Amino acid sequence: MTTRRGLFIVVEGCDRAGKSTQCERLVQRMRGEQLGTELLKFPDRTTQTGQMIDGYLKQTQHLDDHAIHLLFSANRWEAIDTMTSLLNSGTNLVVDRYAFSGVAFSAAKGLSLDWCKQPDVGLLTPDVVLFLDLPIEEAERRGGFGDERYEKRELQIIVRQKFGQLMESSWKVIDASESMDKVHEAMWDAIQSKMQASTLEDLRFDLWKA
Ligand code: Z5A
Ligand code: MG
Repeated sequence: MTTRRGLFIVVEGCDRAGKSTQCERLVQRMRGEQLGTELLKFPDRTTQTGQMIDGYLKQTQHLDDHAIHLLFSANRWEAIDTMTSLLNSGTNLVVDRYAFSGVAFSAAKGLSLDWCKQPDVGLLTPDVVLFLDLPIEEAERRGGFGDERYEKRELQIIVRQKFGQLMESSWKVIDASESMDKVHEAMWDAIQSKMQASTLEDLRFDLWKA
């Protein structure tokens, strides 16, 4: 019997929308259903590029906007072999932020959307994108923004608009202002048809190639 490949699920969305909280929860539920699942997060701050990104976000290091954009992309390319082998061996992946965050944040700072997409062209395309949408006022009620570089109201408003420009009809938009339980259930429902599909097409390394 051949193993069905794993499902590649990306969770994107606005700041404070509950992405990390919900990714953990989704992984626990999938594991509880005996579905082998791993959680990945971008940026992965543990690698060499990740440490540079961490310094940039914590504002201990200055980098040109283009340079940091390329580092965020490199941080994803570094993971591609691991992701490919996990998925091909049947492990599902839940990924907390991906290339869509990369483009939305850099474009919000003024770089062209088209330029921003280029370094991630040919990256692995997700099977499902769950977009947790949250108005800025609600994000601020969740403890406000912290000290990291992008945690500023004005920028976050533009980031949300940029996500809107990137959004595709296949994305599942989830109202993240609901309770944690309701958000979880909405995400769970949104992945059911893919989870239950008896076959999945081969992995596609065609992000933004069209
Ligand atoms: N970035 C980039 O520029 N380029 C890239 O390529 C990538 C990222 C990949 C760091 O990311 C920064 O990197 C980020 C984008 C940029 N910049 N900003 N700003 P990060 O992923 O490390 O960011 P983070 O620190 O994890 O924050 P976050 O992702 O915005 O938060 P979240 O994961 O969406 O939310 P949370 O941590 O799960 O929850 C936030 C709080 O809300 C917490 O107190 C929860 O208990 C609460 N919460 C969660 N859900 C609810 C509900 N439903 N109701 C009430 N309260 C809730
Ligand atoms: Mg998070």
